[in-house]
Amino acid sequence: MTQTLPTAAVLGARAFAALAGLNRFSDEPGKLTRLYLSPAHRQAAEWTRGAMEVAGLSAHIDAAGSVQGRREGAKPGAPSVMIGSHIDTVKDGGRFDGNLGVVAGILVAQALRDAGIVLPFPLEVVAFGDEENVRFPTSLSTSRALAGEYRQEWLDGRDTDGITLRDALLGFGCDPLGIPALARPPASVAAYLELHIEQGPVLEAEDEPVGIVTAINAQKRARVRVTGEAGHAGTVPMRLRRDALAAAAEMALALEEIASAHDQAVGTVGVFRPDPGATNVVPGAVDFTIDFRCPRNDTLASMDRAIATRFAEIAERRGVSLAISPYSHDDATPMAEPLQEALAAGIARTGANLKARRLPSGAGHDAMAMARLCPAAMLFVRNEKGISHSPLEAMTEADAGIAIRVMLETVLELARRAA
Ligand code: HGY
Ligand code: MN
Ligand code: MN
Repeated sequence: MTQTLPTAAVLGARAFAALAGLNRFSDEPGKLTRLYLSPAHRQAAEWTRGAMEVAGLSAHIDAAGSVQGRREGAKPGAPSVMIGSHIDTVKDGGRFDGNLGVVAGILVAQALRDAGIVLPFPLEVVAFGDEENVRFPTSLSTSRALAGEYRQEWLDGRDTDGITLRDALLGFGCDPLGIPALARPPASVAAYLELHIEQGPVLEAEDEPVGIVTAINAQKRARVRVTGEAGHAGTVPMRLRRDALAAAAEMALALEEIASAHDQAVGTVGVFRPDPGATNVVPGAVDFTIDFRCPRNDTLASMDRAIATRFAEIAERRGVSLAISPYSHDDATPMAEPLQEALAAGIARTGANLKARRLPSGAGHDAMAMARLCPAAMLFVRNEKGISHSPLEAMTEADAGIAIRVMLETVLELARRAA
């Protein structure tokens, strides 16, 4: 007996209940910090696997630590439709970034199973584990594993405790040797869809609950080490200093100036660690990170050149040495037009009053990696003031329900097209 599909209100309530369950798992009490392959990530992965099974998906934790769920369709061997996002978070992060998209996939699968609907293709739901790349110098490593672009050198990267990614995977119960086999054959996935909070102000400013992502900005990240000379804060005259922190601080301001001078660009120094970090010691070294982004690849290249030139000039003038180690670089990633149209159809079926607002993504997402494997598209949902990567991240249950209903209608639209 085919029941009706759950309303947006029901889906919103289910989503918030599920997120309350998932977000119990954190590595820091009182905050939401769930770094890749941490104990909290393990608990969250187990919870996610259980939730997928309850929703009618056969689920497992793969060799890279992602949770993969799958329900076969009417046509054996047909390319699948995959709904994904991530369950790792930044430090002291928000409850919805990534987590909402995974819960949405599970609820879409559950709604279709409960309604007795068998799609013409397999439906997959994936909870990636390394989208934030906070712990290791990687770049979307778990989604790139499925896209066949995993880099073996990542396994030797270390976290701030000196633990290699390889050892962290083994400790998590994963086998790094099994990662290459995760690569999906081309054409085995027909479409990748991701629901994500906007993490920006546009939808809220236009009073639109959802929007369709046109493209994801180009981005580059690097670790930078500046080495000067440690000394006594009380005795080394200013003219004789080779102060690594003062040099690094000038570089941080140079990045800010360069980003401000390039079209729709952003630049951020998020990590800044002086060594030895004592009040009465002139810092001998500083390790910091740079993250810069913009909509166009040529603009990113221009920023890259300007950063290298300015940092080298500052190092030369201050008598410090400089090492810039890039570890992540993604070109601007357009989202597949046919899938954008399918999302627009899903929006139209969800509410006549809803607009199919198109907008770019300044934030990176697993969809950048998956777009290298198959057509990919993203649905944004409004979140309060666009605040994200913060415990103040918030959204309404009603908007969550609308967005998940759009995802459900979009999957049904793809089923109609595949029939
Ligand atoms: O940094 C980003 O854009 C994403 O949230 N990882
Ligand atoms: Mn995210
Ligand atoms: Mn994020």
